[in-house]
Amino acid sequence: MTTVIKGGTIVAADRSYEADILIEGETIKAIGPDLKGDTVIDAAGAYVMPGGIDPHTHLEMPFMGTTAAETWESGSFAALSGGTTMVVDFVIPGEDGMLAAFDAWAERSARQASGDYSFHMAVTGWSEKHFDEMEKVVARGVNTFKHFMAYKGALMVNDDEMFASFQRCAALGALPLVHAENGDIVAALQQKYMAEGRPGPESHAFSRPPEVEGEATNRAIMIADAAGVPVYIVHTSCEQAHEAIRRARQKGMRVYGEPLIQHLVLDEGEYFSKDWNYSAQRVMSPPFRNKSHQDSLWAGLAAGSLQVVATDHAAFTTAQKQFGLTDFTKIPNGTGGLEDRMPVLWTRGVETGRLTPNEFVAVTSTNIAQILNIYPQKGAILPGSDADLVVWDPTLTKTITAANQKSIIDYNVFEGIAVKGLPRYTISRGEVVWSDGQNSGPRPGRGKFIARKPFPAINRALSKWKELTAPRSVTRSPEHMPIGV
Ligand code: DUC
Ligand code: ZN
Ligand code: ZN
Ligand code: ZN
Repeated sequence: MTTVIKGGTIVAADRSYEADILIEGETIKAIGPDLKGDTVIDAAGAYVMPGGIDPHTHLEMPFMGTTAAETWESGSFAALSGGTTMVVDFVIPGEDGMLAAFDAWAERSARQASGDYSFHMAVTGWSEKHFDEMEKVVARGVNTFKHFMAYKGALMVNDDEMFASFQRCAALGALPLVHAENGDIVAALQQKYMAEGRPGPESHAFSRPPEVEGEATNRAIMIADAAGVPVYIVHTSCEQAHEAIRRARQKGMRVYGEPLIQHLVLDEGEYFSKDWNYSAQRVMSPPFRNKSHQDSLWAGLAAGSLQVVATDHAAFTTAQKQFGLTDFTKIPNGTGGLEDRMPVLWTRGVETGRLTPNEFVAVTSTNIAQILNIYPQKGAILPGSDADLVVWDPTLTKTITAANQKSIIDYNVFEGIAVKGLPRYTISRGEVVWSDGQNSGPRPGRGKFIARKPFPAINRALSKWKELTAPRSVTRSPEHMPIGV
């Protein structure tokens, strides 16, 4: 069974060109002019791009006393409808440890996902058990470990724990990821605003200023440098964090930064709505920033100092947000964006001239495929690659509204934003799983787990300073020792 995508312009991270794509089964067989197949997908007037990869989701995550409302079924279908063919979700271990949590995540996703997926594993403490389990997690196809520097008393790890885990990552050929906010300062500021009688959602933003993110980003980078491992900073939201990443990269360290589509487009004004629900729905960490930070993030994507646009999709209903009605620290943190990431980034990035179509492909798919070590199976249009493709129609328009979304929550943080540029077709491993204007639905169970191998040794080298300062021993003869020793 073969399919040909005909008449489109292929947009890859490195170039754009006109060609047809022949798909055989689940993979790309050939690329060239005038190809023939059993069925034809019309791409005239459209761009054909690698399917989007969202490397940062929290589907059905138990968190802050509740569970994220977005299911694997609704979330993975929402992703496909917006051109995203793969998500990477965070496994959060409970008391039973990493492997039990992995099993729970694997069971939920295998049963429900319509599109492909993979996992990151969170390291939320340190012990011999953590040390041992990390190797088993790598053997199961996970090469990334997440560290929370915030959420004190819950998920947060201290510097000694992070340093130990980073060294373990280096030994295993894994990449540490970091949620970089200074959890001690956040906790102190939360107490301060509650004590001052300011329990509203705007205090959420005041308790997590850019300084706490900048400090933690610098600290994570230096700890990674000391451990001899690259590091990936998730949801980079401000200039202070971006500056730390830029500086490290300029010194030759492998440090990656991941802005979210929410931070690129929405600002701190969202927390000052007269409507409590509206502001609480937009509570996430880090919080939305002011416009000058947005300019920094856009510049970083164009300059290459930031590499990936994600969503941190953690969708809670309004009723769940109301757990924090009298205390902003109890509002479940998280916003959605899985189905809107690609159209909003295209509209605000490519349509405005901030990003080229090739840069769009790089930051939505190719870069993260390379960072996660799944390129060119994913993130590429090459013979042999999985046929995960989006036929992107730059003339299609819609106004984003919760009333029409695939996400199962009751609002959308991008409500009212008009987008231009949407998938005409989304293709996952050779199958059309979304087509504009047709009433398709989720296909639970067709998504596949994508195992990711450890990184080759060369990817472990980081700092230039490390070798210069490596411990050396010195022999001292008795006459050079203090008397009596
Ligand atoms: N931030 C959020 O807003 N939600 C989930 C976890 C996180 O770090
Ligand atoms: Zn986070
Ligand atoms: Zn997250
Ligand atoms: Zn001597």
